[in-house]
Amino acid sequence: MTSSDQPPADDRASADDRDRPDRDGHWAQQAEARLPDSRHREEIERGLAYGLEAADSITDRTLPTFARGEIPHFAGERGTFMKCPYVEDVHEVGDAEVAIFGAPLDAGTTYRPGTRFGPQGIRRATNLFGTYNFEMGVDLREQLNMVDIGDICTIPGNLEKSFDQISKAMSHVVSSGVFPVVLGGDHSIGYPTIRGLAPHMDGNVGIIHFDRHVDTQELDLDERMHTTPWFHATDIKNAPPTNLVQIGIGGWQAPRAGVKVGRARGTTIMTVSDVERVGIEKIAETALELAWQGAKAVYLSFDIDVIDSGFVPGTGWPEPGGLLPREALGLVRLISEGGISGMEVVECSPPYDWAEQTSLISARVILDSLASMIKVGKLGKKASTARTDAWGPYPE
Ligand SMILES: [Mn+2]
Repeated sequence: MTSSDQPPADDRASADDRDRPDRDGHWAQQAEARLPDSRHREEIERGLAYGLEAADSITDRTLPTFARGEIPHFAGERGTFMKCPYVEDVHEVGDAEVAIFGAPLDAGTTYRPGTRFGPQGIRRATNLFGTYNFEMGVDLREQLNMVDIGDICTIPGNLEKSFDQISKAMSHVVSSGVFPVVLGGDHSIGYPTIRGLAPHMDGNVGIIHFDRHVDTQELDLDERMHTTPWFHATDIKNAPPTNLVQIGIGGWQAPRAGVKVGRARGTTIMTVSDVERVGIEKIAETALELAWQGAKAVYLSFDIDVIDSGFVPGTGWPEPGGLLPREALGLVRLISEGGISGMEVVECSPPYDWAEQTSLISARVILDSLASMIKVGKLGKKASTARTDAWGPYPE
């Protein structure tokens, strides 16, 4: 630090400018020029080194793909999911078996916003839970090499740039051989997550989608909003619409434009009354059969609003009459036992949440899914070879 870098002394009392109307303003304007910014520049460089350079569409090249510094202010809180280890340098993610990361975005919402705070709400809710689950006989700390790699640096005013960042982040995690768990974010992220994942699968990808809403129209309010992800995702060559299975659809918020697309493309829809009529075992079995037909991988996209809005007040498009939490969790467990290649939980909006109920259930969906896969031996096999604070099995 040179002497000119020293914080400015308060020299406002000089006789000359005592009478100036902008005395304080003038002093402060000059004072800023004398403040150093070297730590900030270091922070930016560290962000680019550890959080990857941004997607090509981002003009400001000081922004990373994964948020690693002060901005964006709605992202990057360091409290991790279940207090599992945090990975600052995302190049090291390949040492883990499962990576949790946030996609804090609500630019795609068409009613209530607030899902940009979803990742921090869900992470905070996990402070309540221990790593052991009684009914499933699973202990995540002992059995799963899981890490939290923080949040994607999204661009609040620009969906397409945010999508590019999300796809790049997803692609990085999946190509590192790691199971991705994405904390949304509104449901517009369903398109860029699949766009990032699908190219790394060696065949077709099936999608099992829990929601009260079809989300299959091409555009909404002239943009690719949270009502549109599956139109665009099923345009991806190896994510055919015939492998899209939607569970829980219904109510008064199903746009006819989306229903037309689903009918034309041959998607499968199962309603809440279907679940009630045939039971969760049969629904899960059918969903797995259809999603896996000719596919090499299945992705789980869980919109928390599929659960009756009385249980999930903190969401973007609350719709009464959805699944009960125990039905939803039961379905998630059965579907996860079939083996999935990644998952996202979306539409949790903490500003509208009461007593953290929506964040709690969002966290449970993830935990029950991971534990189910451990229980049947589909996760819990990869040991960390690099960390001293790792969770999960020890290296052989
Ligand atoms: Mn929905």
